[in-house]
Amino acid sequence: MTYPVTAQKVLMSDRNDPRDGEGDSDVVLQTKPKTKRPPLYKVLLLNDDYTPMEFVVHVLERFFGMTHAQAFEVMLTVHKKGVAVVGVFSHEIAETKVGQVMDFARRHQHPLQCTMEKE
Ligand code: TYC
Repeated sequence: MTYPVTAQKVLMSDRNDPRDGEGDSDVVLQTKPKTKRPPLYKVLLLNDDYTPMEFVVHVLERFFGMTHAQAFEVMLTVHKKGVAVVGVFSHEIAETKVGQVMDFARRHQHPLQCTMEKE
């Protein structure tokens, strides 16, 4: 399936027409389907002073498919820098990931924050 289709204007004068230049100079617009890529969204994990490091590692393994080593590295990046991109997804998938992380953190009574922003 192709994502949103927008119209692209095509001047009839752009065509190859052997009759061109014979005086019929009407400009006619034609539309041509143009495929566009879906917008992408970064999912960000934010640092805080209370969420245990092992909990964050578990979140990254569970919801972002990271290995333990990858998850530990990304967790340390967030811990040191304050924020990191943990994945890039379509709007719907990004929203689902943010919801899953926020819900999981809330259920475990940790203040971990996860947000998304357009790339
Ligand atoms: N700063 C937390 C601690 O020292 C660990 C942590 C890392 C919290 C990443 C949130 O997104 C986070 N326990």
